[in-house]
Formats: sequence, C-alpha cells, structure tokens
Amino acid sequence: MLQRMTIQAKVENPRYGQLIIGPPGSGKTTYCAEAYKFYRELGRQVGVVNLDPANENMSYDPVINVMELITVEDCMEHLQLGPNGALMHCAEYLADHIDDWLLPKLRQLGATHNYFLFDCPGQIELYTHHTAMARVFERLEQERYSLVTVNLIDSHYCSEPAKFIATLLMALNTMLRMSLPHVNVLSKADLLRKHESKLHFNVDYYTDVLDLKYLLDKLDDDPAMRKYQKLNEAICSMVEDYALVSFQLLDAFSTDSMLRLRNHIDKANGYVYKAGEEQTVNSLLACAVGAETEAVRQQHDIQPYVE
Ligand SMILES: Nc1nc2c(ncn2[C@@H]2O[C@H](COP(=O)(O)OP(=O)(O)O)[C@@H](O)[C@H]2O)c(=O)[nH]1
Ligand SMILES: [Mg+2]
Repeated sequence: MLQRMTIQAKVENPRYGQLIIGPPGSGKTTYCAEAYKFYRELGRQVGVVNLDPANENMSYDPVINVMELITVEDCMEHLQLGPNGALMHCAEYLADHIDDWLLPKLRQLGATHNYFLFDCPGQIELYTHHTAMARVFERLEQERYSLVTVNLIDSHYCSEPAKFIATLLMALNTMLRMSLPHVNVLSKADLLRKHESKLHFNVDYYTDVLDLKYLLDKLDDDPAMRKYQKLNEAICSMVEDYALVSFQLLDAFSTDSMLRLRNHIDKANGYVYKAGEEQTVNSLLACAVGAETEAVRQQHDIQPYVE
C-alpha cells in the first residue's frame, strides 16, 4: 500500500533536477542563466539553485543560494584554509545541512517550481574522489527528484590529444561514481571553428569518441608523451571497453543548440514522458534510438560548429 502511494506521488508530482557540473570556467553558470531563460520560455516552472559557494558572477537570480549558508571566502578567512580545502569544507557543510537547509527551501518552492537547475561547484575532485556532493545528489534522489548530471567540458580540450584523453577518463570516472543519468557536453562549441585548424580529426570523432587508436598515434608524436604510451593505451582501452562516454556540443547562446541539448536531457531524466510541451507523437518517437537519421544529426549537431 505504502509502495503504491509512493509511486502515485511520483507520477502526480514529478520534480526534476539538472545537476550542472564541470571544471571551473567550463560555462556552468552561463549555461544555468541561458537555460533558465530558455526553459522559462517553454513554460516550465524552472528555478536556478546555486550550490557553488565560490560563485562570483551569477548572471541569474537564484531561487536558493548556498552562499547564504556558507562561502569559500569566509571559510578561508575563519578556518585558515586554502581555496581547495575551503571548498571541500563547504561541500561537506552543505551535505551535513541538506535536511535542515536545502530540502526545506526546495519544499517551500514546491507550489511554484518543479524543475531545478543546480549550479554546482567546479572542483573536479568533488565528483571523482570526494563523497560530499554525491551525498547531496543521493539525498535529492531519495526525495524523488528525477535527476540528470550535465557535465560541461570546455570544447577547447579537443585541440590536444593528451587533454582529450584526460577528459575522457574524468568523464567516465564521474559517470561511474555518480551513478545517475548523465549527459556529457562539450561547451563553447561556437569557439570550435576558431580552433578547428588545431583539431586532428573531424568534430564527430570527439563527440562520438570514435576509435581511440588514432588519438594514441597522435600522442606518440609528442616525445614527452611517448614514455607514457602503455598507460595511455590502458586508459583508452578502458574508456572504449565501458563504451559509455560521448558528448553533445553546446553553444549556450544559440537557441537551436539549447533545444538539441534539451532533447537529450529530457530523455535522460524522463521529462519527455511528462504531460506538457513536448508530449507530441514526434517527440516521443524521437526518443526511439535511430529515429533521427545520421544526416539530420550531422546537420544540427555538427555542421553549425565547423567551417
Ligand atoms: N563563446 C562562448 N563562451 C561561453 C559559453 N559558455 C560560457 N562561456 C564563457 O566562459 C566563461 C566562463 O563561464 P562561466 O559560466 O563563468 O563558467 P563556470 O566557472 O563553469 O561557471 C565566461 O566568460 C563565459 O562567457 C559559450 O557557449 N560560448
Ligand atoms: Mg560558475
């Protein structure tokens, strides 16, 4: 009986969350601001929750702001910690106060909001090694939020094979540790055109993470990297064996790009099945694998970012 009530509650009052993660400077705050405007236009009851205690330039008005609870600056000053230690402390503090701070605030917004964009802190070790943010996400899941991690990575990393391999490893590690529906994004894709001459392969080589042997060959051209050949081979073969990592391209200032990314995210967190703006036969059909031809995908996902 209890189980039936829980399932019913989930269907009747679904709540969604995008957890925006990624290294500092990858475009998380910009994405949150643009996505907020975009989802609002679509008629969603959306709000941005700032969970980054060192977020300086918020270009949105957050419905909840962790900086009212704790800031990195205060921790550095009062606890004599460095910036990384202070951020770890803040993340732990947030995880310890999720039940008496974050969840009550989210519940208060329940009548007017059911879709949240969580602007998360950037230090990558928070998602690859540390447990505090995972605890926060787990608790939100227990509260029946349908979550998706949106991992933003600067598309500039495609321009160097070593950086791209590190990116793949980091993305895979985060996906496995977070165990949530996950969308990897190469951000600032509008700048790819500028770096295109530096790319060794076509853009879809990077987005679809095609045969990594070619990337290894490029690494061997670099004398400094040659001594790590075996390690690089092992990393690439692990990424290929899991076959989990692929990327979407994003230009946060392009409506078409935001729309394409929204489609992926809606499939990942199940929003596409909710009654509302996209419950059309076409959008549900688009969920089926292969519903879109490769030519259409190329036209919308790749062509806008190459010469
Ligand atoms: N060209 C371009 N610049 C972007 C895009 N997204 C973010 N940026 C820029 O990248 C910089 C860092 O962005 P920010 O959102 O503060 O990154 P955060 O540290 O991950 O929150 C800012 O100067 C943004 O204007 C994008 O899609 N295209
Ligand atoms: Mg930010």
